[in-house]
Amino acid sequence: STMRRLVIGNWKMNGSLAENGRLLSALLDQSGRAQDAELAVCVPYPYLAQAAQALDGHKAAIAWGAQDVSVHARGAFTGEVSADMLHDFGVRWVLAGHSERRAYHGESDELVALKAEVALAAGLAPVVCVGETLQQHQDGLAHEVIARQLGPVLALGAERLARLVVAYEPVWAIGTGQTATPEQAQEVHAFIRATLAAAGAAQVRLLYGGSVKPDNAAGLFAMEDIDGALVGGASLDADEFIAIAAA
Ligand code: G2H
Repeated sequence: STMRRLVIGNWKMNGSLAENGRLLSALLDQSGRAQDAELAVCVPYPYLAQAAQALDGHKAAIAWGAQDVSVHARGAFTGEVSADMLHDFGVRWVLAGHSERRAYHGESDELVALKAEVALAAGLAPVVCVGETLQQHQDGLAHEVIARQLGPVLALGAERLARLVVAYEPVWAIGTGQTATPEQAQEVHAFIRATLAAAGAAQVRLLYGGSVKPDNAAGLFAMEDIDGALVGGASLDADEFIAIAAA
């Protein structure tokens, strides 16, 4: 679309202090090539301090985020990380309901919406992820599934919706090398746009995710309702990530 492009890297459970150090400095070196885009990286929790330190002072070029957040404020929730803790580390973005969280950790649509709500209350910007599985895709259920996933999120109301981002990630295209065609993605993005518009939030930025690479990014970004990308595998390589953002 013609909106300022938003490209967010999702490192997933990858990296090390040494690898991240190299990747973050390469990203900073090259970010000038993608000046028209807004960039961010969502790193594993233990590396938030490293990202904050490396990117501090460059927030306008590259912001940082987390891949999940607890719905609880504090207390006896072993292993969880609160929104206020993320805020302490300068986090701007937080993924909510990535398909891997939904699939491997049983996150429900209601829980995902609650995560978005809690993140917003702490001043973070949630990236709410939605998308259908291969079976649902083949059964023609994409719209129905996405409408159901968005239901509790829409209930947050227009004012809060305006402060979050929605990422469409067809599960059948994640890490498989099988990308949705720009037209396929646009068709679903238009549906999501209409759904959000009906809730008074037509301006919400819509990211596409699922095997986005330098060679397919331009085609996706040319689509009217695709405002950026959530990039997994290709976000671990500075050249590829910046090439996507600059596409
Ligand atoms: C979808 C995407 C980023 P990838 O999970 O969240 O990953 O680009 O590796 O398909």
